[in-house]
Amino acid sequence: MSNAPLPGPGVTVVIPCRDEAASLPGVLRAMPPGYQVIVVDNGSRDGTAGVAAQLGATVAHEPQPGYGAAVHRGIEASRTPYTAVLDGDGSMDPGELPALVEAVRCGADLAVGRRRPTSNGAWPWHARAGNVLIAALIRRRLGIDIHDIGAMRVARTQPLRDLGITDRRFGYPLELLVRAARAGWDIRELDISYRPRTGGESKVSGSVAGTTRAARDFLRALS
Ligand SMILES: Nc1nc2c(ncn2[C@@H]2O[C@H](COP(=O)(O)OP(=O)(O)O)[C@@H](O)[C@H]2O)c(=O)[nH]1
Ligand SMILES: [Mg+2]
Repeated sequence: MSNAPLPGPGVTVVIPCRDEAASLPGVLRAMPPGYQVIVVDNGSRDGTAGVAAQLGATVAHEPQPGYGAAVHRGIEASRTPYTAVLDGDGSMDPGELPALVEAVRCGADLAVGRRRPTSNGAWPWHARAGNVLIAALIRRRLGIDIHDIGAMRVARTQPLRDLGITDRRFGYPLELLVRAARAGWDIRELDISYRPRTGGESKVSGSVAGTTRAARDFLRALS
């Protein structure tokens, strides 16, 4: 792969995916024009990588399982000045990314989405309650004014790499906030809509077990 800068708006969208063949086409179709896309697949058994490639996305394979491992791989592969991350399950709208990109272009170091559910089914109660608690903990510990863990986010690519995030599981978004806050980054939070996933199954907050596993990773990242 050449390292020459790519033409266009200068944004690469990293989409970590495990078994998202059903939702991915809608996500890719909603991408703003000119945005590059890297779908990072680890261990999907439903043909996610084939669907992504067929729809024109670059596909990266990450052998190490975990959300953080996939996101890290995608950020390493990005060749544009800005990198965004969002889920591949259809719960977030790529059409809302340009507002976050604009915030970073205008001076923020990190723009994160604050999820606003569009229906009751979008966010299971245990995940939502956990998120409220974690966000309160982040505000108190880090002194930053955020209300969500920043599952959809945009930053400049090289400074993002330079933060040196080590978590490869579900603590990744929190470790990013911890490191960004400690580095004195200007972090902006913008409202984004949060919908029920459009197909496939939740790997995290759809079950109490998944939420518990993620919460453990979260607390480790915050300690
Ligand atoms: N590459 C990769 N992606 C994952 C893994 N686990 C979850 N994801 C992706 O991370 C995103 C969020 O996961 P999801 O199952 O929607 O979690 P939920 O929103 O809490 O139910 C989705 O795009 C998943 O496909 C994993 O182990 N590897
Ligand atoms: Mg989801």
